[in-house]
Amino acid sequence: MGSRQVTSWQGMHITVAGLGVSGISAARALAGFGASVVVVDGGDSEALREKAAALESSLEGVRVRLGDGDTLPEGTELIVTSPGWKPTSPLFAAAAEAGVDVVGDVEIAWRLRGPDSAPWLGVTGTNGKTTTTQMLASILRAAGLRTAAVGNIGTPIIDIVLGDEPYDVLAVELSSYQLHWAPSLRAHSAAVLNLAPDHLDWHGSMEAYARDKGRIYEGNRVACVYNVADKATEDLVRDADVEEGCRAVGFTLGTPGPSQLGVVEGILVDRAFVENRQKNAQELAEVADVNPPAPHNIANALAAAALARAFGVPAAAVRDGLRAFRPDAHRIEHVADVAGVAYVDDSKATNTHAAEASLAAYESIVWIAGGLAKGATFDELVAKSAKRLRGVVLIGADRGLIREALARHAPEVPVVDLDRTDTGAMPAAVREARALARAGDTVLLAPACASMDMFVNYNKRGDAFAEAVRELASADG
Ligand code: UMA
Repeated sequence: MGSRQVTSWQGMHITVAGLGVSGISAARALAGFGASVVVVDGGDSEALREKAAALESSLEGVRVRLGDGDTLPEGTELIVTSPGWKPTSPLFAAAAEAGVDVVGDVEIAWRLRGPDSAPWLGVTGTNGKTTTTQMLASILRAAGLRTAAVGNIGTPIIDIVLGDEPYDVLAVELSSYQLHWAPSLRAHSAAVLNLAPDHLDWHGSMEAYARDKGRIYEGNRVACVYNVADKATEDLVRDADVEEGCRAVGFTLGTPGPSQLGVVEGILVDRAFVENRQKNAQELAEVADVNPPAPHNIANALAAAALARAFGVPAAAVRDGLRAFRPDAHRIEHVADVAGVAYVDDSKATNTHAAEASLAAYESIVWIAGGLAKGATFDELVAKSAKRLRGVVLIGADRGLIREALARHAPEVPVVDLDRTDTGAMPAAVREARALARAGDTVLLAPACASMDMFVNYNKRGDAFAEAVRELASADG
């Protein structure tokens, strides 16, 4: 901890919004620097009370207020918010009235990092950011660099920046929420993987969402990595204010042009970070080195490779890192085959864009969908996927929106509306799907919605699916 920071935070009255993963990390760090911290949270559950008691007893200078997330604590000089808090929250209206700034935990991490701390390679996008961040970390590790995959992925970045572990470079997953609250962040290089409507209820509009995603490019020093197939990402690069000499680098599933990474005859190639890129290309890896080698995942691998190459990683490490990478559970995970039908868990498909990528990977599908729509519409997804659908089973709070889109764009497809939002609905959904499926089909859980209406998170939703499938398999066997 440098003396500069200690002086600036000492005695400052800071309100931390949210007693979650990032709020607890921020409260600990700021109290450690001598700030007087009040953590506020709108919730008031037994679990929150336990967390509050643990935090208050472990640190001087931290108080927790539960059950009121709206009122600004007396004397607040700065609010450090958790990412999930909407900009329209009443607490921030009160802060604006009182002339108090609001920033996020990522902003605090950026301000707290020392002069020698590791550069950040940033990853954002509507889909694929966790996988890409993990692939990037795997590549950096293969190059012998000390690194970690951090940020929205689950490890609060403040803990990493202040921790004892020395890093050479960080692979940082940044959500649109975090970017919104991090005005001075300046990454070494960054990628926006894709841009599709998501979290619109939080941001208010697609424009606001895109603007927040685009913040990741601000002040980049070496490369702004964009998706050639998604013009909106390139537009964000164009709008960004970057350091002199920073380059726009595209990735594409097609043959790459100069300053791009792409695919030629099953080989991932680099035409950006090579001598004489007009003529030369560097072979990085084979498509078969990407796990799994589905098109959207090859795009993720190219983006990760571009960021690693921007950091000077040799080609062989890209190959080794991609080979060593293992995807997380619940991402297009094959659970079992029962009576000639494949059951696939893509519970991680929490929005229409992710569900579209997953539906595109199979020919004949019984689709299990529904949950919390987060302001999304389903017409485009249903229209694009209609011809692949054998049938649909709907669950969750906003299933009516999907049912209406199906009626408009796929009226022939049989739909079972379970009309349930309880956790126990998953086995029933799997049974209905089985009844609709024929040998050779895939039963695909790709809900296109968030899970919190029925489950704690998408992991639990995927677990419930996998358990129901296993029960089916054992009954079958
Ligand atoms: N709360 C309120 N009022 C509100 C909103 C929340 O009181 O208006 C309280 C809740 O009662 C809760 C706390 O705030 O106690 C939760 O804060 P939070 O939702 O910001 O969650 P954290 O636990 O701090 O986790 C956050 C990220 N969560 C979100 O962005 C919603 C985690 O990303 C991230 O891993 C973690 O910080 C560490 O950086 C999760 C996520 O779902 C995985 N991200 C979204 C996504 O990937 O799509 C953006």
